[in-house]
Amino acid sequence: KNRIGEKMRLERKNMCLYAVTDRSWIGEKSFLEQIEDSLKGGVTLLQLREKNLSREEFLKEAQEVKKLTDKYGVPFIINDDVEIALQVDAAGVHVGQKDMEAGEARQKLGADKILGVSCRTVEDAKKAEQMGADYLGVGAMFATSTKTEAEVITTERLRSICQAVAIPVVAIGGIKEENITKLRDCGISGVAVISGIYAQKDIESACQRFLKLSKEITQQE
Ligand code: TZP
Ligand code: MG
Repeated sequence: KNRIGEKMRLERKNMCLYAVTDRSWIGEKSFLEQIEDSLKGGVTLLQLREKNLSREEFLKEAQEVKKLTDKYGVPFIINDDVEIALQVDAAGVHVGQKDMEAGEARQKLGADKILGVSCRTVEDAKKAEQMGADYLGVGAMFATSTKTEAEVITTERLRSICQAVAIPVVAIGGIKEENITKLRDCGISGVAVISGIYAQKDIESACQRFLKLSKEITQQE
């Protein structure tokens, strides 16, 4: 499983609870402690998302986080930066529509890594799939202070996107324990969550509850 030179396969169960990191919630616990708590709580996929670090700092941090995700056997995804993903031998990379073209990212990544792409329309979704995306992140489903400029899309739109592609889709944006059930029956394989996890006082138990809810609404296990 996940040997070098072998395609890292994402299974549907890996998409169930996708934690996306956010340094703005560092408090009593350090960034790495928060990440470890989320891994203990059962997150199934983890993305390191850094918007304000130098390349050197990002790389160093990615190396530290990779040790943790390896310890818990969770695939590790890097936001935006294909080079860093390759340098730390992450499972893959996630790019937005405004970042790198999915096709270019796939080319740089090679065939053996996971490529995730953010989409908000059926058209984007089909294109990303054609360009070699392994999964899609779709949203924002709810208004969120984490990314205030992210426009909210309807659950009907989410459902149409899930129907239009064969690859797994995770919903993102403002997803909380209180609203996740609104995403039932849309065809998603899981949820991607920042503040619903990292802004919580007890990250580990928040993840346990989230995982249970996500399994329920995606009808897994
Ligand atoms: N893309 C669309 S919404 C969003 C991103 C990165 C932020 C999600 O963060 P939160 O705290 O889970 O709403
Ligand atoms: Mg991006």
